[in-house]
Amino acid sequence: MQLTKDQLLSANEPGLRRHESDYNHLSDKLSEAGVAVEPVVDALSKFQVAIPSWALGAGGTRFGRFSFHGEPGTLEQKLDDVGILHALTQTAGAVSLHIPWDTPTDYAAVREHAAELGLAFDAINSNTFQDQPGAVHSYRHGSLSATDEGARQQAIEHNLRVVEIGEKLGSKSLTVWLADGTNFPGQRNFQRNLVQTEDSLRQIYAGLPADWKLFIEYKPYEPNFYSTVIQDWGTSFLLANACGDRAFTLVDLGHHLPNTNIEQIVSTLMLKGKLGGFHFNDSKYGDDDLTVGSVKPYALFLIFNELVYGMRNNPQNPDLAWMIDASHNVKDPLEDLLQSLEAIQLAYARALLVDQDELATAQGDHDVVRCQEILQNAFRTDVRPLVERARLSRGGALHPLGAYRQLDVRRELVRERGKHTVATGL
Ligand code: AOS
Ligand code: ZN
Ligand code: ZN
Ligand code: ZN
Repeated sequence: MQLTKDQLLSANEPGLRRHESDYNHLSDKLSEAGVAVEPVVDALSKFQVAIPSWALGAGGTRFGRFSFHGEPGTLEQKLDDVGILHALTQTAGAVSLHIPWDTPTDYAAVREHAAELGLAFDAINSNTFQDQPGAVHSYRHGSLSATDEGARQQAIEHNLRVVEIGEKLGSKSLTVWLADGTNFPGQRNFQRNLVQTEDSLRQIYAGLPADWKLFIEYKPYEPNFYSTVIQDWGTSFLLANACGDRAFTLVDLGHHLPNTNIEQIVSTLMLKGKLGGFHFNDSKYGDDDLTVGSVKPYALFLIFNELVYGMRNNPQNPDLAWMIDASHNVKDPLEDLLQSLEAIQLAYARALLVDQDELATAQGDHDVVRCQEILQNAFRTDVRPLVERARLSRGGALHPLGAYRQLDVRRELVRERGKHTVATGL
């Protein structure tokens, strides 16, 4: 199923007058306050976030999984779903594949289908956290960190194979998330595992094409509950440094212990030119993978404020690979992703409103109250008209979620794919 321009135009029609007056009102107000509105809208319209191929089916936990009607059963259908998100929001113009869950069979057809939907292939993800059918070695006791050479070599080779697959699709980066760790004190030797991991990552890095980047994710716990080999940004950073210039840390918002100052981590990494990728989600307790902005929207704004600062002031840091890494068990996955995309745009828009020069002045004057006011004024602005304008300028929906429901997209997907469907992958 694909949404047509006509469908979107007719869905937008009834709301356009309201939008026009909201936009003019906000734009007058911001202009009076010295904000150049057009560059903000322009930046918003260019911001593209990758959708992971594993987020399109209903999520689940180890206790069970409630499937959702009309889930995509093939890679082609997953691309169709991302195409729907992109048609509505104009901000989901990329897909992030997970291998082996979504290994293409006909590459030319997959490339063509993605191009038709206006989608690029962003970072590709390897998987050494599950044993695959027929695998010679098990990852039960580790993959890239394994002390069993057979398992470690198998994991290295898998990553290199993933790069080959990515090359055929036009990806330019590999994301490694390692589940390796231990469940009990004393189970393994920390130093030995780190040495093995560094060596494995360097071998993978050495096999990357010259224009590829390596992103190294970190996470404090889960699936192992005593220790994780790459537990924090510091470990990821030192491994990225050990690999070389094209290896970077990837920040996943859910991969921090409660109350960690993520905005400061982002800031440090960008200063050092080592922030490569970003996984958006929200969390209350741990790696909850909740809808972006559903629990801590102010924290998200503060993180975006550092990202915007870094994007303007840190040419040493590359353009970031943005991805949503959320899933929710009880929602329509596409509606959940629309909510996440909206939350990302809103946080970005607010961060773009922060007057960085004024903030620097207030900081210089040690006017702590003013500093806080500058941030909170931006956060408290209802920026929805700016986000709407950015979408409209690219032919998207005025209200993506509303249009999705009004156009009965899920019913159409169920009609095409059937009611009792199970997405491949997770
Ligand atoms: C796992 O916690 C990481 O967030 C990964 O980025 C990703 O969710 C995983 O590779 C998919 O299972
Ligand atoms: Zn992640
Ligand atoms: Zn995660
Ligand atoms: Zn997560």
